[in-house]
Amino acid sequence: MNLTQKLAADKVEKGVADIITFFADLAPTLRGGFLTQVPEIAGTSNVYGEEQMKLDVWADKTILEKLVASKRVCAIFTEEQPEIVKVAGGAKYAVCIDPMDGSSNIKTNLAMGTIVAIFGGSDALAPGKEQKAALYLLFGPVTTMVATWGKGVNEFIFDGKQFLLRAEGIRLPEKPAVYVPGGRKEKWLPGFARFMAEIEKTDMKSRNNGCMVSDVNTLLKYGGIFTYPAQTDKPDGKLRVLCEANPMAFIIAQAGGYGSDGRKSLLEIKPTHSDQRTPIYLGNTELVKKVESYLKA
Ligand code: FDP
Repeated sequence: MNLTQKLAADKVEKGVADIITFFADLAPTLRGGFLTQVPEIAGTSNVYGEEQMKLDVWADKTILEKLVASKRVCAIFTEEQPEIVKVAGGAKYAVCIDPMDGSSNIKTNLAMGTIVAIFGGSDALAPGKEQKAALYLLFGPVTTMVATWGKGVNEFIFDGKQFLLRAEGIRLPEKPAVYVPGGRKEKWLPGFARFMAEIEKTDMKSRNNGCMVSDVNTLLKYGGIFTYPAQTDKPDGKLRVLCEANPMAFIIAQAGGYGSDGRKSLLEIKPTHSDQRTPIYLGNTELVKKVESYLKA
């Protein structure tokens, strides 16, 4: 079964299916960028003050131009743009996009991805629980798309022509095997440091792929917890609510897990501005609930 057939079988509303298909169709082009875009800094910064790589700037421009022309959405937030882009044409969907997640992996030729959250209406600042769908493209040794439209999590693999369904109803393995310790240890809050000390005593293994997409994909396969915590110097952590926390928390929730900002579900955050950041603790529910209790104590 291919992506189009799965979207039809699950009766996904046409506007949402069209946006998911747009990103599937664009995946080979985005993958092509790894060859055509030299692994150098672009000499510009994004709104977060982070240095942009040429690939980041190119992926952002490519997605924006084609998505605006497609008229499938009326509002677009991307990690690389200072403002939400409004699109005329009467479409009824807003999207939030991280065009190329894991930029530090450009130099090292390691996995990267594209993350997308899809909302009905024009409000890109809606809380994550209102998402209609979320997906990521993972550019690893093969290209995959992991997507949810609220009926579980599906994984598709690109065979050179189309995305074929590889797995459906994906659940986080019950026995967690990996943990991703984000940020800098000396800046961790005491509660989080205590939690990590406990985790290190278990038989779980530490993994950090330098790319949230591949880390979340690792969670879906092995179970565990991804963290980019609040730090003493960065109380809101590093990662973005709109294009990282929301879509990944939706996917993990649909796989039976939970995403928290340390106190409450990431999906309950009502963003007040498009570049809002949040601490992220994501994965098997019992582990994430445990971090919450350690942070409270
Ligand atoms: P990057 O800045 O390299 O694009 O989205 C941001 C992100 O990567 C995540 O993919 C990754 O998990 C995290 O930041 C890595 O941050 P650190 O370099 O601070 O570890």
